[in-house]
Amino acid sequence: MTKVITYGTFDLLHYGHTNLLKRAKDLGDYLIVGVTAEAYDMARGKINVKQSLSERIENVRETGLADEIIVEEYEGQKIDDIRRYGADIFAIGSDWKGKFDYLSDYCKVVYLDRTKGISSTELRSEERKLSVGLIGDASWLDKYRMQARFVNGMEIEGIATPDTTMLTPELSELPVITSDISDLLQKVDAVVIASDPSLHEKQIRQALEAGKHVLCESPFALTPEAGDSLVAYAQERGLVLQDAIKTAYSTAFHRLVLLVKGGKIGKVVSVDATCTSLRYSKTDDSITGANWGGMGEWGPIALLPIFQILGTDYTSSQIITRGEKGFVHEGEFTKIDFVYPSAVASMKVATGVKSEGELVISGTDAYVYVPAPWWKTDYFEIRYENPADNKRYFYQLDGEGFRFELITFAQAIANGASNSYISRDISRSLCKIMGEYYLGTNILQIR
Ligand code: C2G
Repeated sequence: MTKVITYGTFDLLHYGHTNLLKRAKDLGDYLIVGVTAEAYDMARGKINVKQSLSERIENVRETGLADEIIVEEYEGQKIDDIRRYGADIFAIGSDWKGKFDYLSDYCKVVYLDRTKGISSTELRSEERKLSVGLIGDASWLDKYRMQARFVNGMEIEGIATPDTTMLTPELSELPVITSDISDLLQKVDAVVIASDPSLHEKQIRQALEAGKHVLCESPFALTPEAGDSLVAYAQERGLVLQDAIKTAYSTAFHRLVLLVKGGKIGKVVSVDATCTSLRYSKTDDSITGANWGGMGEWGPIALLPIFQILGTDYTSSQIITRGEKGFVHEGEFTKIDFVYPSAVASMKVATGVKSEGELVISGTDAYVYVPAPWWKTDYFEIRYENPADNKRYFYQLDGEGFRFELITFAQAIANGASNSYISRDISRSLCKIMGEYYLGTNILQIR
């Protein structure tokens, strides 16, 4: 019996794919089809895949051409599969010509002519374009602009920022540049907001009132009630309102949370997260606006692992802050301690003090260590008493999380349903803690 193996994403299955499968099948008696897993597609830069793995598997199954369907999850798996399944022939479309010659050490490699005039990319790009406007601080927003290029159908139309003379060269080439948000709102379908947290509520409301979808750096507002009211308003109007914390959209961070919640390190006893920068150093007086302080810049990121792992039902919290908000020259620094019924947590953030930017989650069996900068997580370790038991995890992260955040936003708009990676209760608690800090209702100030 001749076994043939082939691989693909098979997104929005079309006759180019079925043609390929048919001819691959004709090369032998038994056809194995490897369908790529989401994480593997992300890692190899295919980030606009429309259908889920299970939908794509189902489509391949329905062709009736595959005798066996497997999932392709990692680089180098093809060699393992060829050996494991005893494949005699590896077949793939001619767009890959030469790329898989190395497999000829293991089996025969056949490149089949690609069907002309059809591709998943074309099918995807027939969708409507999504025109997006940027609101807030140009230096943050430039990261979104950069990553938006990788999101199918998304076009950055313009920016509304207080000082239009402080733009990067790329931002200054956008069609719309204004300091008036309403100018921008007229020209776009959706907005990304990255501004001082005290401005979020007003800016979100203005965008929603204009009928625009919103992706906003957390928190939405400075009280949970104000956040709720924005969410309810967005729902009423059928608009997407999504929290933006890039770390929440990183595959590695997501896996880390799942492993910890699944009991991998035993019972969690402590979560400790630190994020600091000296971006606005003592000598840098050129930066006038756009200084949100340590809490504005880092607060929601540092709170994320605490709330995602321990939940939001803490019994007490204490915010201790040094220096005045935004006055980084004095060594502006904030520490928050949380007490839970059977665990504790702490976070430290600063823009004028430097510390090790690591995340440590302590458990009764082991601990998780995420090295600095943990908020751009692509790697973490589970460490045991005996170092020989330690486990290392790596997941490719492209675009620091911003890219996947934008993809999720675009998908939520297209599907008319929110699929934020940040749950409602966490979003509310972020409003609560950030509000307590900004409104000064529950802080201990040290000099
Ligand atoms: N194909 C084709 N004609 C088209 C489009 C696709 O023959 N018009 C073939 C491709 O060459 C490939 C298969 O259909 O052999 C699946 O295509 P994709 O879903 O685009 O998957 P691809 O990214 O090529 O994945 O590591 C290799 C990958 O697993 C192959």
